[in-house]
Parts: sequence; structure tokens; C-alpha cells
Amino acid sequence: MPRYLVVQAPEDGVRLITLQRPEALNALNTELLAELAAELDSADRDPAIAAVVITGNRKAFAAGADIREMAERDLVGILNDPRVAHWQRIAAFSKPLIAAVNGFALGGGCELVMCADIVIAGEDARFGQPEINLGIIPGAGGTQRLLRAVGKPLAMQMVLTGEPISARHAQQAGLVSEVSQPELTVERAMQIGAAIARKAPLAVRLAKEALLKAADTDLATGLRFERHAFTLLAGTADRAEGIRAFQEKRPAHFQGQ
Ligand code: DAK
Repeated sequence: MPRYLVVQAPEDGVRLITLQRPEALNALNTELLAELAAELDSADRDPAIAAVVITGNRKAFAAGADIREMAERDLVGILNDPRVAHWQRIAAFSKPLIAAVNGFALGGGCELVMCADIVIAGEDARFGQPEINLGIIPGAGGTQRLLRAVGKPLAMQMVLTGEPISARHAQQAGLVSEVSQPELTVERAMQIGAAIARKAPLAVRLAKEALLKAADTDLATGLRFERHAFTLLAGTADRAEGIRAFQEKRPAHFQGQ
């Protein structure tokens, strides 16, 4: 049983993970990250799970790495930091990860948002990389993913000043896909997860992989990957079913084959 997460499966095919460390605004200590990585690994292996929604509470999605824990680490402790492997496992999750964000998403919290594929933010959400105020820089992708998401000027402004941006600003900048009323973020994220769960699983997996390629490769390589992935899907029963269902004017029933 995880100590810092609540894991539920309220919708067919969608697992809901709630960060549960409210006394520290869901600060991401090593144990919480290990639990999250293990939950995502388990969701990845479970064929009944199509997508995962991750959320926090109304005050905080997550206020960053646990600063108390960080204070205890010296240089060697940071060189041997077990969190690096947890972050890699979280970023490697192969199914759609949807973040439902209210309140603070700061530092590692904002970096966790950037590991998600779809981001629904409540109007009151705040996104920021305040590490500069601690005399450090982001350590879980905040310089790399943020620049790719929002472009150089805003990434520089956020990382160099540490000042957070609003949900609306984050949406305009490309960090957030949709803004909703705070009380509806989880519901909306679950709806999106459920919609994805009705699609062909192999197409969903390859679509995510192809889209992520766009962020870390040149156009020619990305287009080649897309072409190969597109071609691979021609061999699936779900493609045949999708096309047949369209022609027969009925909903498709995908089997993941
Ligand atoms: N860590 C630990 N405790 C935290 C925390 C954090 N990040 N954020 C808040 N808390 C705790 C507070 O200490 C307080 O606890 P008590 O004093 O009540 O025991 C409680 O949560 C409530 O917080 P506040 O009283 O401060 O609440 P306010 O509403 O007044 O302020 C705030 C909310 C979010 C503005 C403020 O709490 C704040 O500034 N928090 C720190 C935000 C921050 O600086 N985040 C960045 C942390 S550095 C890496 C991976 C990741 C990272 C680095 C390396 N590797 C894999 C190598 C990431 C680094 C970071 O994220």
C-alpha cells in the first residue's frame, strides 16, 4: 500500500493517482517518487489500464522537491541521488499520462506536470520553477522540457526570476492543454482518459511515441519514425475494425490486437 498516494480506478480503463502529502503541499520526497514510479510501472504492465490521471489537492498539485530532504544531501548524496532513477521511470511511462492541476505546481511539481502528456489546469493553478530562490537550478527537466514547451523567453523568465505564471498564461504558452473550473479538473481529465480508453491501444501507444519524438529529434527523423509507426499499424486487427466500423456506421470495438 503506498503511503503518499491514493490510487483509484473510477472509470473503465483509467487509473486515478492522487498525491497525498497535504501537510507539505505534496512536496515530492524520495518515497513519494518511488511510489509514483512503481504505480506507473504497474499501470504500464496492466492491459486493462489505458491511461492514468495524476492530481493533487485544491491548494497544491505539488510544491516541488522536498526541501527538507534536499537540505540533508551533500554533493556525494546528490551524485548518488535515487530520485534520478524514479524520475526516469516516471518519464518513461508509455501510456497517456494526464495531469489535473490545481494550486501550486512548482519546481519538481511543474516538472512532473511536464512529464504528463495532457494537462488540465484549474483557473487557480500556478506554474513555476522557483529553484533559483534556493540558489540552485531545476533538476528534473525544468530547463529542457520548459524551454521546449513555452519557448526561450518565457522559460528564461520563469527559471531566472522564479516567478510563477497563471493557468491562463500557461495555456497560452503551451504548458497546459485546457483550463477548467478548479472543482472540475479531475472530472475533465477522467473524461479525456475515458475517451482515450475507447481508442485502439496500439495506435494510442504509437501516437504518443511519435509525438514525443517531435520534441527530441530533427524533422526528418521524426517523419521517418511516424511513417514506420503508421505502417506498423497496417498489420493490426484494430485498424481493420476501425475502418470496417466506419463503413458500417457503427462504433468500433478495439481489442488491442
Ligand atoms: N518541501 C518541503 N516542504 C514544503 C515545500 C517543499 N517544497 N513546500 C511547502 N512545504 C511545507 C512548508 O514547509 C509548510 O510546512 P510547515 O512549516 O507547516 O511544517 C507547509 O508545506 C505549508 O507551506 P507554507 O506554509 O509555506 O504555505 P504557503 O501557502 O505560505 O506558501 C508556497 C506556499 C508554495 C508559496 C511555499 O510553501 C513555497 O514557496 N514552497 C517552496 C516552493 C519551492 O521552492 N519549490 C521548489 C523546490 S526545489 C532533482 C529532481 C527535482 C528537483 C531537483 C533535483 N533531481 C532528480 C536531481 C526539484 C527541486 C525543487 O523542486
